[in-house]
Amino acid sequence: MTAIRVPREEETLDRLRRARRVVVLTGAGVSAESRVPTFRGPGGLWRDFRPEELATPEAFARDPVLVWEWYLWRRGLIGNCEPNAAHRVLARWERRFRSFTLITQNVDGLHQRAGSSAPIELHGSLFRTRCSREAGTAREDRRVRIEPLPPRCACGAPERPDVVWFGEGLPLEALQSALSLSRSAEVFLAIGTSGIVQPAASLPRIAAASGAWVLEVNPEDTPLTAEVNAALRGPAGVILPALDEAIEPRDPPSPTP
Ligand code: BJW
Repeated sequence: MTAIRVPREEETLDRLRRARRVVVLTGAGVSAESRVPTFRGPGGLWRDFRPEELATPEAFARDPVLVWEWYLWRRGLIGNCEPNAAHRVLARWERRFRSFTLITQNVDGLHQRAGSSAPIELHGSLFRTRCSREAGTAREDRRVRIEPLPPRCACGAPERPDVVWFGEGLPLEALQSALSLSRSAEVFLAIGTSGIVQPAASLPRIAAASGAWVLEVNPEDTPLTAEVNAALRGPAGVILPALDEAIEPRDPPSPTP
């Protein structure tokens, strides 16, 4: 039995049970129950900081120290957060479906910490650093204190967080994989995303246009809601375990003799 009311329940659960190719797109909402602030909405990161002040290449060129301070603050905050039940279900689903792909807009690394082996990171990672001038390889960097700021590459240019800012292209290989997997998905879940930042917001629409059954998991309506087959209303950390249980009920505990 499912603890949630699933719209179009029989068809939704049946499609998910039988699906061979499942694609999931996550956004900041999947980490909300881990106490990572979302970008928009109540308590969102953008309420205190204007994105154009911090998450653009122009902002970094203007004031790299301010931008770095924001990212180091976020590294520290997320370092103290733990993956939640939604991250854990998604990690398990790698083994549940014949083909399962997790695409994330999140830069917080919580999917990997929950056990997801290779999520496609569309917007990079908070825990990598790269040169702002040379197109070299990013390196893992978990420091929360760096002195002096900004850190500098051997070439002399400031280093930057390996994330995708507004106006920048997404990593090409990640974007191409995400597009092609979305086109061939049988079931596509959009979880915890406001569905307004492009091109990620197009993926559920592309999946729907290619014939996938599209589910949204979000406590709120979004611009995607009108276009999905079923919207599951509630926090991801509640909905996903319930969905998991509904498609694959665990054996009840055996009665004690
Ligand atoms: C819960 C929950 C719970 C809460 N459970 N859910 C076409 C049209 C219009 C504009 C554009 C366009 N194409 C491109 C643009 C411009 C721009 C854009 O999309 N702007 C929009 C704002 C309109 N896009 C870009 O600039 C992109 N680049 C690009 O397209 O370049 C083209 C190009 C090509 C070739 C060469 C050069 C250029 C880049 C976008 C980069 C986005 N970067 C950020 C920052 C990353 C780094 C960092 O973290 O600092 O990515 S912005 C921010 O938004 C972050 C997120 O990944 C992204 C999406 O946010 P998300 O995940 O949806 O979070 P929220 O907060 O918005 O929503 C949370 C949701 O969770 C809510 O719905 C809640 O209800 C829900 N929720 N609790 C489940 N418990």
